[in-house]
Amino acid sequence: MPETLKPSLREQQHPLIRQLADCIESTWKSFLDLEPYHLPAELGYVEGRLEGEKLTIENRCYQSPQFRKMHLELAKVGANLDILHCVMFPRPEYALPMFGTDLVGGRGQISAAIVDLSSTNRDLTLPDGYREGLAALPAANFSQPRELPEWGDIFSEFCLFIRPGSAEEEAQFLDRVKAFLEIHCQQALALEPVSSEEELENILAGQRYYCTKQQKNDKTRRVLEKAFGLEWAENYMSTVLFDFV
Ligand code: 18B
Repeated sequence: MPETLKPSLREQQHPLIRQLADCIESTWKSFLDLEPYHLPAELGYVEGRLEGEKLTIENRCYQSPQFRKMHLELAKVGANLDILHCVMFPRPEYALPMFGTDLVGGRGQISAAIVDLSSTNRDLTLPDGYREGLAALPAANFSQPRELPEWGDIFSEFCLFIRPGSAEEEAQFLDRVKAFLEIHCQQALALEPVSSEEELENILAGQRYYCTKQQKNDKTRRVLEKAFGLEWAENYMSTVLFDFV
């Protein structure tokens, strides 16, 4: 479908999802030198059916000198479930953490809001510049923290996982994601690429570990399986959501 004729999901989503999608794209555009990244044509815009309800997925993808893939995905299941998913995959020459955020909500309420800069080092520690930047942010203050699942050892001490309890908390979450993204873009722009085989291999191993863990998220998998079937869900999770080389 030509870009201009595509119905945009963004206008139909929960306001926090809409605002976060706009915020992510505008921050990317203001810091990074973006080029389009082409997903396989049949996976850019997808429709399926989940228990009689329509599941629509809309992807926006970019790349930059530091990031091989910057993926922003919006999904809607009938009138009940709105999802924003975003991951920035660094190129293997850049020893950068993974930025990831997920918003899941329905019927006017966001139930899960998560953001992290997740280390890809073997010992799962973040580089000093990140730790300093993140530690200097105003303290996060949310009334309903949520517990990470058992596959969540990839997430850093700065990971924020909450159910926003009010409009103020939604706005505070949005500010925090923006701050994470700004720190990430600034650090990425200042970092020199590496080139030795050993360094490249370590970075790739860290990304592989992250993606393997994210692929264990049964809640994501179940939504995709119900709408598109087992095989499609496996292919989508391992080639679009959390691919690695
Ligand atoms: N995810 N999420 O992206 N997920 O993709 N997500 C859920 O209220 C989808 C990421 C994360 O408690 C839920 O419980 C679908 C990234 C964590 O067991 C649903 C897509 C991160 C949880 C979905 C999608 C991430 C979670 C349950 C593809 C982090 C809690 C909502 C469009 C950086 C898992 C709820 C748990 C939850 C669905 C994290 C339905 C379909 C990048 C930790």
